[in-house]
Amino acid sequence: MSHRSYEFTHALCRLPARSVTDGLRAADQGDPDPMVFAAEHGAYVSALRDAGCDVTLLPADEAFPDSVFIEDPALVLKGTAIILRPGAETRLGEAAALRPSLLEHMNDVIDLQTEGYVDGGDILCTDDRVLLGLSARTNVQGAEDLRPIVEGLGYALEVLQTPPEILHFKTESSLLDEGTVLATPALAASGAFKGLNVIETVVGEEAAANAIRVNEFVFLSAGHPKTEEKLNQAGYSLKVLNTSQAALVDGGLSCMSLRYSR
Ligand code: CIR
Repeated sequence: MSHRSYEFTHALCRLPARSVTDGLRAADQGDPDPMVFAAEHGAYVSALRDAGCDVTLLPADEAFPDSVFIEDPALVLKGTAIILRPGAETRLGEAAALRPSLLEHMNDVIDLQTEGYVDGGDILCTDDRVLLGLSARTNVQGAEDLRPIVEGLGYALEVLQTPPEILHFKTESSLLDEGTVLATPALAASGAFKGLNVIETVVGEEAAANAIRVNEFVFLSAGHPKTEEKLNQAGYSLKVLNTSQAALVDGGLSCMSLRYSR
């Protein structure tokens, strides 16, 4: 059965570790509180279930403080998982740690063989295109070694430049439907979204851009009332979720699940 790029029957999530207090971040705004993080993560998992996903919840992995951000070490296309090579040294081992679960849950598993790097947070997929943003975590070598795998699965790979101040390509963009993305004005201005309609986040609400479309819903981070209103007006059905603790370690909605169909 074929699914649109935003239609998912399943999702894989990993509980936040207590060590998330050691998670990477660009600027120090204080450590996340593991208890509050767990509560926000629980609401996120419930929202995925409400949206129609069968969610598998993997145990916390204390060895990797950022392992709750399960989107980064793998990419799933058409039920096939590609094990990536995360670009932060403390996160490299997350790929091997996730492998057994991918073997258990996905139709097929392919290892990206590369000496370069690719983070899943830099990848935005439509039905037939994989947009990959080069960043501090994803380099040309990784992108070019990923190319044959992505093309072999029937997608065109487009390699783009993420503006330097942005952690991940999807930190500031997300797919709303097959022809539309939500993006910050800065990323929209980079020209990355040719052939797609762009709805821009309202100035001051840039963190809203890391949304996710899951079946009939768009998940949006709380605290962005003007962008919320804009998306409501555009006819999207929203689920607004708190991501205050993930945000302290530069995470958001997309990074906390690997969504897939099989
Ligand atoms: C990191 O810096 O890797 C984590 N603290 C946050 C990762 C967020 N992931 C994502 O945007 N895909």
